Amino acid sequence: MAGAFEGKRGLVLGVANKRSIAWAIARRLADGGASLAFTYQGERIESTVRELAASIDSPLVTECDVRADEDVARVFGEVGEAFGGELDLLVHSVAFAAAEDLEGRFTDTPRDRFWLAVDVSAYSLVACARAAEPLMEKAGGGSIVTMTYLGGERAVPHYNVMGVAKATLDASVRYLAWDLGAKNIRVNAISAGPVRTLAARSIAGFTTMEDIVEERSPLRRHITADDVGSAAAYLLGEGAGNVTGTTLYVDSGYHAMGM
Ligand code: NAD
Ligand code: 0WE
Repeated sequence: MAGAFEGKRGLVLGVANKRSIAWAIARRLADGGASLAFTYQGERIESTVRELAASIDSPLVTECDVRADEDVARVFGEVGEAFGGELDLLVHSVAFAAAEDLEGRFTDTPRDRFWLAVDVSAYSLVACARAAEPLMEKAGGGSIVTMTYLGGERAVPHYNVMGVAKATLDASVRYLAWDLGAKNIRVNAISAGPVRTLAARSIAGFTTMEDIVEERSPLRRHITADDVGSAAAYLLGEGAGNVTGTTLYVDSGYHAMGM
């Protein structure tokens, strides 16, 4: 695969640590020769993200809280400066819901935390795609990948408001694909099975979910962040040149089952 992303410039949102799905994707792109900028949220993870980014010679690491329009505007300004006004690849791997809304009843989700989940996990893709558009247009086109989950299409116990946010994200992928397709910008999602990341580890019953995947998925095994990295490399690469507005499942086939 070495060389598949030679000369390509990308921005990766959503690295928190070495287990992050975003980091697995970044490593694959960097192995292929891509130059990658990174954003992190909050000082708590800044040093971790800086160290990881330095290991692949990243030209830019900068803070971004995707809820803040001014952060998004500043970040894409800095990305433009780092990459001569052009951008080829965007990896969006960001989600958040209040911990208390990922347990108990969806019915009890209050208004402010409903919109928090949708804001961070879905609207952020729209904001980033809009900001990336002129940079990708200047590059002659681009490719955007976001991370979704089956809980946006089916009711997965406890996924709750995150499921509603993922449904919004999934629909946003299709509408962005239509708008940006005219500029040769592709927009796709990867629907991953459970992966033991920072965001997943704290979830009660995660081990039970992994057991269910092992028992009921056609391949009867878990997926890894590296599996997602491979799928992202495909969607972001030349090989997927006419693929847009779609969801690629990396879930051992779990989504295909009815029981
Ligand atoms: P992670 O915790 O490593 O990544 C989540 C990232 O979201 C973190 O880097 C965090 O800093 C960032 N984030 C949260 N709120 C933010 C904000 N306001 N502004 C900017 N960044 C913010 O966990 P992960 O599992 O790698 O999650 C990445 C993506 O993959 C998410 O969209 C998640 O829904 C999706 N996903 C995860 C799994 C899984 O089982 N781990 C499965 C399918 C999809
Ligand atoms: O998208 C996700 C998890 C995203 C997530 C995780 C957290 C934990 C910490 C969003 N917000 C938060 N907020 C926190 O405070 N996944 C696909 C992993 C996941 O989470 C679940 C799952 C699966 C799978 C929650 C309940 C049920 C299944």
